[in-house]
Amino acid sequence: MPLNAVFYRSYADARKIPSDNRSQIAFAGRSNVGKSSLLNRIVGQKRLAKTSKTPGRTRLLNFFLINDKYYFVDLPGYGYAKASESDKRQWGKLVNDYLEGSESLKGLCFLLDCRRDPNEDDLTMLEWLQSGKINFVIVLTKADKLSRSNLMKKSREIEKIFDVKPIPFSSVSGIGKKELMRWIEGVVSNPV
Ligand SMILES: Nc1nc2c(ncn2[C@@H]2O[C@H](COP(=O)(O)OP(=O)(O)O)[C@@H](O)[C@H]2O)c(=O)[nH]1
Ligand SMILES: [Mg+2]
Repeated sequence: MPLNAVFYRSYADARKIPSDNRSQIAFAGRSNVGKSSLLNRIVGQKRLAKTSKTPGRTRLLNFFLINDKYYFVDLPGYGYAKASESDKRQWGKLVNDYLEGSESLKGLCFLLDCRRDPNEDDLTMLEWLQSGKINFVIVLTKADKLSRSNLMKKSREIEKIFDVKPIPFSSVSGIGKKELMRWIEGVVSNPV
């Protein structure tokens, strides 16, 4: 079943997000990891989330309403090298306020580029996720860029370190979409 997805609103302040009872599924990862492309792929729309070859553009919490039932929350990407220190601080505060403050956040898809090693920001985020406050899944993006055997190798590496089996995903080939959707549907139909 295709998802009905519409842009809802962007927020610069985590205290202003919707206070309805719809579950929220957030998407996080460093700039350029393929977050917008993944969102577009899973909703089957080319331009819902803006994709860009210039990283670091999205600085807001972007909410999309899915099937009128739950929200996808596109978190601003971190680690954009050219961002100023004050931008980075502002980013940290916005994301932190959201993650710590949203009562309706039920699951988080954490994106890692399958060709890169997690950096310090990734590790900080993963550490927070492993504290167990919310359900999360690790998605290995751009899976089309690796051979099957290298992808398996990377996948096992990640599983060994973080104790979570990642979902390889490609917004080009569509691999991983079904598995990711199953995870999302599981979370929204049975939020904890
Ligand atoms: N080959 C390949 N390229 C991708 C994939 N996903 C994203 N990209 C490319 O990676 C760049 C960043 O993608 P984008 O979705 O804007 O990343 P974001 O900054 O995390 O939102 C763009 O040039 C995309 O075309 C993928 O699955 N496979
Ligand atoms: Mg983006």
